[in-house]
Amino acid sequence: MPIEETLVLVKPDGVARGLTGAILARIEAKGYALVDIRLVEPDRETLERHYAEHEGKPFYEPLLEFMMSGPSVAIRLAGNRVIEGFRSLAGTTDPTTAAPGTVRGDFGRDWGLKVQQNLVHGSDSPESAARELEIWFG
Ligand code: RTP
Ligand code: MG
Repeated sequence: MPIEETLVLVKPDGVARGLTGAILARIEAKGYALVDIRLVEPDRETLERHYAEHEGKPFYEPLLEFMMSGPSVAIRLAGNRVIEGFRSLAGTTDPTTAAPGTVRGDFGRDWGLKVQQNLVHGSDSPESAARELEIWFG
């Protein structure tokens, strides 16, 4: 089976808080390979494509605003079962209940805002990964 790839984003809160290095350290320690990495400042159209599945949800507009609030780091990551593995490293969506030991559990804060500023994104399936890698890396 070919090595799997996923899209990881260190979101604006992670970059602004200086946590990119700490997050990359966990990714590298786990043994995943950085195939490509870049600082990105996505426009609204890119984010509308990326978050198409969430259009119409209450957090959709705050999410787009948040994602345009500063630069993110986009990472093309490779490894055996990396899609599942990175989501395991990231922890569940809500930082308050994300397990300690995960990125969101250890570093994520609940700011009481309309959207979870939870530091990272990871593709949730092979189909999402292919779609999202095309959006962010072409
Ligand atoms: P991601 O896509 O970023 O890896 O996160 P996820 O699968 O754990 O979460 P998802 O349900 O796909 O939601 C995408 C992002 O929207 C924000 N969100 N905020 N009620 C809320 O405050 C809320 N729900 C979702 C988060 O930034 C989440 O990562
Ligand atoms: Mg998701």
